[in-house]
Amino acid sequence: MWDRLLTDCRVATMAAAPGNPLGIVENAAIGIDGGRVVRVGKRTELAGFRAKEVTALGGSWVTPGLVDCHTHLVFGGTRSGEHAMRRAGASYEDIARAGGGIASTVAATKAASADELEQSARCRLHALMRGGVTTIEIKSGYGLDTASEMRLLNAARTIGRGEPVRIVTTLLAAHALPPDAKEGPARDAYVKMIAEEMIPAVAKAGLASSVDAFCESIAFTPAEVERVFAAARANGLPVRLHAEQLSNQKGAELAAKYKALSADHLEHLDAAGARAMGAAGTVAVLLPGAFYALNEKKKPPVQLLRDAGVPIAIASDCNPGTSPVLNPQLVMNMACTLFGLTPEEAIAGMTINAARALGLAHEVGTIEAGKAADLCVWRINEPAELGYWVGLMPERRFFGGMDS
Ligand code: DI6
Ligand code: FE
Repeated sequence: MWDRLLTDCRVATMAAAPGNPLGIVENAAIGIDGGRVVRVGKRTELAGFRAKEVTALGGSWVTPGLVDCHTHLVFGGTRSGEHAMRRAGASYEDIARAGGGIASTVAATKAASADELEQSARCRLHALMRGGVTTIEIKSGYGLDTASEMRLLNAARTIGRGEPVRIVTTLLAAHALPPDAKEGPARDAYVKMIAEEMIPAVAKAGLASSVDAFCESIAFTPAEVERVFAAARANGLPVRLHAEQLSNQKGAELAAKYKALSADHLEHLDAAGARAMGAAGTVAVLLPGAFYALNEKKKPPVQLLRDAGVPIAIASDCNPGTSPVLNPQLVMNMACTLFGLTPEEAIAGMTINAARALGLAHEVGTIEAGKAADLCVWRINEPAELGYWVGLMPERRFFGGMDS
């Protein structure tokens, strides 16, 4: 006898089949046991099975729980002032060079108590969860020294405790250079500290599932990123990269060389970068919230990614500077409206392909036997509505098969 049987529903399993990219099953039922999906199929196929609890869903659509695979959720303060500066014409680089940007959040984060950090992050987490997020990645990157980065990773883990959400943490010590280490030997020493101190310490403590870096003219050079990646590899951690966001640094090719789980942003990606990602199996994570908030004009080359067979994920990039976005539906809508993804691509972008970007495709991202029973139930007429409404919330969520 199973724990639960969901009936009277239509399911977008997101397990693509020929001619059925969303893996749709009409007149469906889903069997759940021990927190996992044990069977999904036509109601008639599951008719012989019994469950302790049978839940009829009134004809609603069921999708996998949403996966937000790129966020910077834990930080102190806000940067609402920069929003105004930007409207007055300041660029990302102008703000960063004037001591605003990431550096100001690093200072506000250091000043925040553990309680303040956790409370504010929990509030943002809850907003994303209300929109259907059941798995979320959270990066460090506002600490920039070993103890502070580990404090952020710990806070990210802490806010998930007892909550119906799965949290995946990423070390992003190579997010910005500390103010006193912008050049020369101090700069070199910071990169060395990431490679020789932070990554081994975080790996040993089991505090992160991957290592990320920001490869950009205002952040780390490809050569510096490579030192970080080599250390990650030596410590058994997969890598990801903020690549080609503001300029083309050939970051995507570097990410591919290290078989990165993902390369993220990619507005300035070229064909060679897309091909390298395709060959390496590196997922493209597009972040329309940052494109929108920065009022960027150059869009990521979606067609190049499609042509190169690169799986496309999308994410909120929730952060105080460039993407103050707390709504997964807005992300899916913007991915369609601003970047030209189809609604089907947008849904795959926040489910299966986001799971791939986290190395979690065996666990979440589709509704299939053996995977976690993390599900969203939507009162819609067709799945494409998920890329259409802005701010629609699921009528019901299941996490590990439990109502949440
Ligand atoms: N690119 C981004 O969009 C975020 N980090 C990054 O490397 C911005 C983070 C911030 O501005 O605080
Ligand atoms: Fe980011």
